[in-house]
Amino acid sequence: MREYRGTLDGQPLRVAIAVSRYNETITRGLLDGARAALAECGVQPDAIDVAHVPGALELPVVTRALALSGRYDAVVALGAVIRGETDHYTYVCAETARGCSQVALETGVPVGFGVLTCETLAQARDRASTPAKNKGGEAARSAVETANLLASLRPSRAGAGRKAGRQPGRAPTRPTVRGAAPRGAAR
Ligand code: INI
Repeated sequence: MREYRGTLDGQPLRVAIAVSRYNETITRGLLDGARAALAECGVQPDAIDVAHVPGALELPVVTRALALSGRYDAVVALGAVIRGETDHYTYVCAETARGCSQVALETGVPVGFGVLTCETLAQARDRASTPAKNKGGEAARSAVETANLLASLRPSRAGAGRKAGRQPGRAPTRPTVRGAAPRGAAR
């Protein structure tokens, strides 16, 4: 059995962040959290680009453009949807989440989902300003981990192993791709 895990090594990665201006006092905190998390993962400052969108509903289309550009290993989507008086909240939440998931599935580029869906502004503040709970940071770390996991699962890995004379089904002695090594492999 092989077991794969993505590491949090962001050193070789390029990451795009799409961030919503709606509820900007909150999304600024998410952006700070995402940037701090990417820096902790070792992503180089000049390997991080930021695209500003009007509201959460614009995140999927812009996230898709970033993913399809071929310039990024991962994208992070940041926004804050806070329940108002109308049903609008429900549609914005559902479509944003569905759209961002669809982008990841369609493009194969992981999308870290850092869109808050809260009942109150106080809840949103808590999740955007407290470092330990910052959803922007959580989304950024998830994007790095998933990008590395996907890199370790690429078919070229199996081909490279076979070319090197490795028996199919046996773990390589050294990881050939950045990111996760099969459990038990030498590092
Ligand atoms: N956009 C948000 O990012 N958060 C919200 O809470 C929100 N609410 O409540 O309406 C919101 N609406 C705007 C929406 O995302 C689009 O920008 C707009 O509908 C134009 O397409």
